[in-house]
Amino acid sequence: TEHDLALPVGVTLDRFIMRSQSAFPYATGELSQLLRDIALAGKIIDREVNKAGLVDVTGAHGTSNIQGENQQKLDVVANIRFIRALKNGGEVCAIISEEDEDILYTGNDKGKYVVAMDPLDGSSNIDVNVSIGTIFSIYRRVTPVGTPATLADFMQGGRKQVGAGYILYGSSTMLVFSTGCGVNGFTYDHSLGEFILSHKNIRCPQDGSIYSINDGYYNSYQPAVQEYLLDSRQRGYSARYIGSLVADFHRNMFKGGIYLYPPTQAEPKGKLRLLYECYPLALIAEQSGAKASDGYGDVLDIEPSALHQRTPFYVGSARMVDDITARL
Ligand code: P6P
Repeated sequence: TEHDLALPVGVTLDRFIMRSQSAFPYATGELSQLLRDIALAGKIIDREVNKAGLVDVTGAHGTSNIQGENQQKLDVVANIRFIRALKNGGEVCAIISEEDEDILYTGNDKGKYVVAMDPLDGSSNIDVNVSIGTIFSIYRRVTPVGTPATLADFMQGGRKQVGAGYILYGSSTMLVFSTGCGVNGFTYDHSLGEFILSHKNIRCPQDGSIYSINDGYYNSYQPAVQEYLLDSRQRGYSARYIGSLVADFHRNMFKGGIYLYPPTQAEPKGKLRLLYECYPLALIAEQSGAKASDGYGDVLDIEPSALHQRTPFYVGSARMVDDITARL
């Protein structure tokens, strides 16, 4: 993280990427370009999200994604925009998305990277003007450059991610990511059309008093989780649950806190997806001194077995995650 600290807040994302790349003499610039492509897609989606209420882009699109959830138009738009930006950028040979059942091939078989993404998480919040977010995870492909990607490129496991992050479309739009040397946050300046370094080397407080969970499922949580919730109330913790994972995760990163999505009757393996929600946020968590667990071990150590597999997810301040995992 030393080279991250060498740059003052206020520099553009581009300058930050260039400086970071120069810290890696063997870097050939493809990952740098990929990060720029992701930032471009984020700018485009920011524009779509901010005008959503005006051009009737909100509201159900009538189709449903592979999750069987009612697909919001902005979900579709975000998915298309990200795929197009990554395809045009040329660095990515294949993509998996929450919105598509199968691997999406970009045609860039010379691309060295694959991306797993949730293009717009929290989509049920779109119509009510609540923060939503993009989550992305980057792997260097393991199959030969020049050949089509395969499932193996996506089944490398969380610790093989070369980059991960999220874009939070909130009161401001922020890009937060890590390439393994700490976590940095960039705030989108609409007047410049640039992401500006605003939060250097983000560190999550080791402890906190905010817990994020859907209390409505209390009766279907296992006893250890129910006890944890009762203790949290006893301790006078604050309950903050936005219904957008990225927004809850981001707030807890700065204020300290824990986000919990335990197994429920409806989702006995948890609701959240390993490859494009939990792995990337687990990388961000670990890179900022926080923790991410499935209740039994680090999320990053979970063996992947399917593109859209789900996992229980407990993420945030290290001491809080330790507290719940000690009970499970
Ligand atoms: P529930 C949104 O659909 C999401 O994936 C997360 O962003 C959010 O935290 C969670 O699911 C909300 O799920 O079951 O509490 O409505």
